[in-house]
Amino acid sequence: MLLPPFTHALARRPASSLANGLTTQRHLGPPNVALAMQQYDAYLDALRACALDVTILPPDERFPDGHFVEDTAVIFRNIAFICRAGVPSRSGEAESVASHLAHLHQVTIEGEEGTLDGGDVLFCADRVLIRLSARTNREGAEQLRSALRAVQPDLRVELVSFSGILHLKSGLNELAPGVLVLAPALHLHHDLSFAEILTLPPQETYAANLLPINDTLLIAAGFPTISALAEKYYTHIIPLDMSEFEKMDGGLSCLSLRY
Ligand code: CIR
Repeated sequence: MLLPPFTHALARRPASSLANGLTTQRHLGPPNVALAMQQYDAYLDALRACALDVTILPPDERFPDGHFVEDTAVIFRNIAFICRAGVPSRSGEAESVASHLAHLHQVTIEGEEGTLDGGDVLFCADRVLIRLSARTNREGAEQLRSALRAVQPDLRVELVSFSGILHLKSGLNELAPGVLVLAPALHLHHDLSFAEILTLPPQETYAANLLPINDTLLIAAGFPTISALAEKYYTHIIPLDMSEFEKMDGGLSCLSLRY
């Protein structure tokens, strides 16, 4: 197995400035901050229901996207690769995350060039996919590849290009070992024949961001196709209302780091 079972999660409580975050989903309207906080508490409860030891960093008003902690680091066994955000408004978010992960061997991006968002990195089957995007450039991706290979020299790390969606994991995730769920909005030119691919209907694009945690699956509530698929593979399923985070381009995986 590529990743050992998860025992911990790291999250950051959203700042009250969360509606000022970046989004491509303005047509959904601004998020309701009070409702977002309720949905966030339910998310933390779900992590705890998976028996994870959950650490919650305090909100930081400087960072309206700061609760999307997944983008700040990539954890692989004993290393934490500390990301450099692909957008200026998010640079600085990784600092407090790195301090919390001080017990891991930390690798930071060298030089001025490289950027990488953790949402563009997917561990699936026997390999790691890193998506080149507006947020993640080749230099950042290559540095992550080297860091991962320092841990496991024969690890397959593939760079993937596509358009149509913010992060790789906004549109592609591993439902069960070797089974990937794909959002049709994602225009992907990459050989995924190593896995079985389940493509969601267009109206369920958002539900492609699902989150397996050991023997439990977290899914966004209100999407019948993903709900039926979840039941095929899991007995423990936690549907969560994510409407306010969807308005800010964020999904289940974005709201925590699991390790
Ligand atoms: C952003 O645009 O950076 C945030 N509003 C959403 C980040 C979502 N993170 C993720 O998909 N890993």
